[in-house]
Amino acid sequence: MRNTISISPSVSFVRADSQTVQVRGACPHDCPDTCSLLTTVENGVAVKVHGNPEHPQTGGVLCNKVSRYTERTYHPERLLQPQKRVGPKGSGQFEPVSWEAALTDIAARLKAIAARNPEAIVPYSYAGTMGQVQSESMAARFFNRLGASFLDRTICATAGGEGFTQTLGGKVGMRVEFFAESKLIIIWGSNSIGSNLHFWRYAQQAKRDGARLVCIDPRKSETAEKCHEHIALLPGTDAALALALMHELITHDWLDHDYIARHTLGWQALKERALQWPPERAAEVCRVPVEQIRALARDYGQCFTDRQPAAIRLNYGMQRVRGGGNAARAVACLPALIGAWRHRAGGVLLSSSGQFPVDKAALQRPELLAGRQPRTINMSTIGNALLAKTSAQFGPKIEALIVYNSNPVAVAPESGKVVQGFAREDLFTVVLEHFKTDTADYADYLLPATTQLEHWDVHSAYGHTDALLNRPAIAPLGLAKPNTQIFRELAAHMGFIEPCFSEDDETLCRTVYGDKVDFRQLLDKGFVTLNLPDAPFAEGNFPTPSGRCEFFSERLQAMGLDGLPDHVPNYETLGTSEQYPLAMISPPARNFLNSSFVNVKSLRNIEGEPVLEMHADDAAARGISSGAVVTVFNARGEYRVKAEVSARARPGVVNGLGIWWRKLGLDGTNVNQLTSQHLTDLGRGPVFYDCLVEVQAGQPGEPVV
Ligand SMILES: Nc1nc2c(c(=O)[nH]1)N[C@H]1C(S)=C(S)[C@@H](COP(=O)(O)OP(=O)(O)OC[C@H]3O[C@@H](n4cnc5c(=O)[nH]c(N)nc54)[C@H](O)[C@@H]3O)O[C@H]1N2
Ligand SMILES: Nc1nc2c(c(=O)[nH]1)N[C@H]1C(S)=C(S)[C@@H](COP(=O)(O)OP(=O)(O)OC[C@H]3O[C@@H](n4cnc5c(=O)[nH]c(N)nc54)[C@H](O)[C@@H]3O)O[C@H]1N2
Ligand SMILES: [Mo]
Repeated sequence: MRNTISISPSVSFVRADSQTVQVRGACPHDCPDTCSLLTTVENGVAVKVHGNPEHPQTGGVLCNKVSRYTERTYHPERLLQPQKRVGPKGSGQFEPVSWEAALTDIAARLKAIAARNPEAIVPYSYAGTMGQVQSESMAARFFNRLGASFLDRTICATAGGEGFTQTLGGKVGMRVEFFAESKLIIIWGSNSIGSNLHFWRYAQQAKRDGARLVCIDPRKSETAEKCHEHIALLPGTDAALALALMHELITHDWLDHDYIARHTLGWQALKERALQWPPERAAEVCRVPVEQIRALARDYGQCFTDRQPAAIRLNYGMQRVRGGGNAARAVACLPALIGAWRHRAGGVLLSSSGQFPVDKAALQRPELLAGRQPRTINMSTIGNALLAKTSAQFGPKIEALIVYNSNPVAVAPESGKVVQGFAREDLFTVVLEHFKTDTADYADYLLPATTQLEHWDVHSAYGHTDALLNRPAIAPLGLAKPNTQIFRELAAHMGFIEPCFSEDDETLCRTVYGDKVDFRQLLDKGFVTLNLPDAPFAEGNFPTPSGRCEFFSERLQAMGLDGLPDHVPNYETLGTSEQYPLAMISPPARNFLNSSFVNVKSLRNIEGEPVLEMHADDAAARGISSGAVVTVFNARGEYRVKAEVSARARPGVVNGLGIWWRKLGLDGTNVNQLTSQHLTDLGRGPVFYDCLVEVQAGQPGEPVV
């Protein structure tokens, strides 16, 4: 089967004197910014990737990582041909094979398993590329047709997503560009400079126009240090803070009674709940000065009294704890209390992804399930799942895993168990990748995938509301193929003859939004701004069942859960364990993108080595100085890192920056050796930042001083 699109129409300009062209594309990475890219190609070779100056959200600026995209694409260790394992699992020893041999053998193995029970086959994928086509289109069709287990894709955003859905009705919120007009911006659980750079530009514009910026984050991040105020609360205490803010709004009557009456549900109940949270109580839980809480409430309330727009930029940092869903829910209630939604520069933004009219059914073809309802495996507990035996409750033991767009051995929690699962001799593992990652080392077959410069795609964003088209800039390197093509060919080898398996990538690109987005404009300009109101909830109209902002959620109550947001303490609360007296969070290192780019030398050189930031008091108490190699440990495992005594860490909390490839760290592990497989209150998500540890100078096993 072929990809019928020729490369020629992708060219946005051709310099008359040479073979130099510039091709419009989209950044594929898991980042709110989804930038518009221009790739300069000389004689078929991509020489530089730039930010598209015509795309307002990108503004001609790229992050450090993606501006080096060509270094990643032409990396000497790029996988360029299919390989078959020859050494023990995990050894990374492979020999090259042809596509035909690989696909024939994979299909035979999968057929044999499927004949017993197709649910023993599990896909594992996340957002290595966020493209609608190269993620869940042909792949989803393949697994639906096969009747494989479903994968619950929870590893990043489901706790906050569910919190928002229960409160506002979906992943909806402010348009990001209007943050530039806000007068108060609360950056809550997000290091925008590191992970949402293009939002930070709007925040800077607002700051220049007199806005006040407040950052709420246990870590004094690059962003926190540039805001007017930094509230360094303990991880997992955001709902307590939000409830105390409500308490202050109520007791001072900084409330938009008209908005509350017309556009919210459950006000009396929420009021009662919030009145149980005087700032003193929250200050104790969050371990921040009570005056900081009062001052923030005053700033927020003042926006109501002065009729000025107040905006909250939430990202996903606050929801990676047990109570993450409730925390996001509590924060989502705040704008309605002061009627912030009346302004286009007021309200809250977590994710804009719910605003894109993606035709999922047309892409994924659920009818291929033919009435079957396979069980669901939660990707956040893949360690346990791979070690589970056949049982009535679990279903069949997992016999085959097909991994694409993800590096679970590095990114999934409790990696000791994940590794043990991947090392199972009776597990058949296929990995589609660009590189020989920690996960790839465990593959039986390793299949080379194309990068964004080599394939077609269409992108929605989660931090703005423009749809983008990605055109291939260069031909596939080596024998690499797009994910879509690999699943097309695998389908053919399995004998799946439905016509949807022969649709090419251009057809899939057109299918993403159907007629809801002008595809001609995507082809011509590379991006289309969705047609959305400036202030979506100025007159209510929330996409909830009641059409209101649901302070009280009947849907949650019907599930036997608390109908109101509350503070749900961490599984591993600071001060509850003598053995493990420090809380560890593991936000991303700025020059990596989850575990992507860790193998790009110029970026790894900037990060140096895996680092654990510690407050001076915590370090001194353990006789640790900056630069010392320390052991971080808990009952789940241990991890060696370089300590950095740093003002970025607050007392009691250590910051283990992620997510290193295990094999590129100091001892073949990474921070996820320590994280747990507990799940969040809502959304079944992971709790990476709800993790107690101890840190010790010197070698593991020595007594802790
Ligand atoms: N450079 C870079 N950019 C990225 C990524 C990356 O790895 N590197 N990852 C991408 C992905 S997958 C995602 S999901 C987004 C994530 O985007 P964000 O959610 O903005 O993620 P982070 O930048 O990790 O910011 C999370 C912040 O939350 C803080 N934090 C930790 N625990 C708590 C808590 O309990 N409460 C509060 N209030 N704050 C807390 C951390 O210290 C960190 O500074 O970023 C994307 N962008
Ligand atoms: N401790 C800790 N752990 C975390 C987090 C944290 O903050 N702390 N963050 C979590 C979050 S928010 C997320 S989203 C997850 C992210 O976890 P993942 O989605 O697994 O992200 P990456 O680690 O970037 O791995 C993506 C892989 O996909 C590959 N890839 C990229 N494009 C393609 C393609 O077109 N085809 C194929 N076949 N492969 C491709 C890349 O080479 C890369 O190896 O990690 C989570 N893990
Ligand atoms: Mo994520």
